[in-house]
Amino acid sequence: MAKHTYKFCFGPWNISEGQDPYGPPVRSPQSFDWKLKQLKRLGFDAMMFHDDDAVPEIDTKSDAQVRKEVRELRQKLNDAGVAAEMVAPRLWFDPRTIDGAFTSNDPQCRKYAIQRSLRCIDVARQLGTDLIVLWLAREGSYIRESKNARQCMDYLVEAVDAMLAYDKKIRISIEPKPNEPMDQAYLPTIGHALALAQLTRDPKRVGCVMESAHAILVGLDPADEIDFAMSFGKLWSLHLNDQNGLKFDQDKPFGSANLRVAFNQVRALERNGYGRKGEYVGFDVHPFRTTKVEHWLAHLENSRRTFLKLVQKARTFNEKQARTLIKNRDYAALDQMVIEHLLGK
Ligand code: XLS
Ligand code: MG
Repeated sequence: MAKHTYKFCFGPWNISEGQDPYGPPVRSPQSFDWKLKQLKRLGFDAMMFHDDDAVPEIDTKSDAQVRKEVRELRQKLNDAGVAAEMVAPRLWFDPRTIDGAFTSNDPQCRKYAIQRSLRCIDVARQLGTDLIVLWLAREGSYIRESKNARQCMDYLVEAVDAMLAYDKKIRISIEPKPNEPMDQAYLPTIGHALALAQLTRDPKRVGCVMESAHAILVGLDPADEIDFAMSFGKLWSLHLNDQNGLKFDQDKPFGSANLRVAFNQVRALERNGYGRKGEYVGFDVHPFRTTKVEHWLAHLENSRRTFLKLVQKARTFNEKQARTLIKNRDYAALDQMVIEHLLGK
């Protein structure tokens, strides 16, 4: 099969200002137009959006106003030759999502979360994408007894069903993460996301996004998560990055913490033909807080560069030799072969 080339994307939030729970921003925010220009200059193909990246303060605006702003944004993207990869409802900022969005104990708050998600679908369709990403940030608990997890599964299914019924074309990609901001999230892994998909009214339109850091945070190998999702044909988007063990969500540049884990993710993508149906490789990476303004885009540029170098590593890996070693159960030699391949000459 001919080798294919990958298409890349990131979101405006990936050019972030350096705030963390312990300190304020350390770089002044840049305009959306500047970010779009940089995306183009770095050779990326698409942008990811939250609904309020597309329409700031979307909750305060009328449908007509939202439509007008999205029309203008679409024009900007068209002029730049940049696609919108996906739109995700930001269900974790508004006071109504304090105790969860779809799984809030308050019915009015749950209603808000669904309405907001339906509006997000309108934004996505108008931007020319059928892909909705759901990072279920606050669907979980801090205090286990405060919520009924069984009931919450029904709420999640109800919300996804409402979205599927609202638009017959959209696909929903669930982005699992085990914790942060919650102590325990309800959909921590790709397996949970795909199992929930089976409970919805149209399982074939519910898939997932794999984020490397999130898989590592739950103690799994992101490459296995890729293979698992792709054996269901349901990996519709990717948030590649890196994470040094069980700490806060680090969103490091791809390959920064563990090159071998990154290599195995690329290998998994290659063997499954990721991207052949138009899927994008997204980098959900953040600059280190220490980053100077003049180095502000390095994490994006570097992640793509590392990815492409690892594609070459995957394509030049001596599969025949590896098969022989596997046949002989000489995994020590296989281990060393991988190390030396990654080290290069
Ligand atoms: C946070 C998530 C977030 C999503 C988009 O941990 O990775 O950035 O990708 O809502
Ligand atoms: Mg992400």
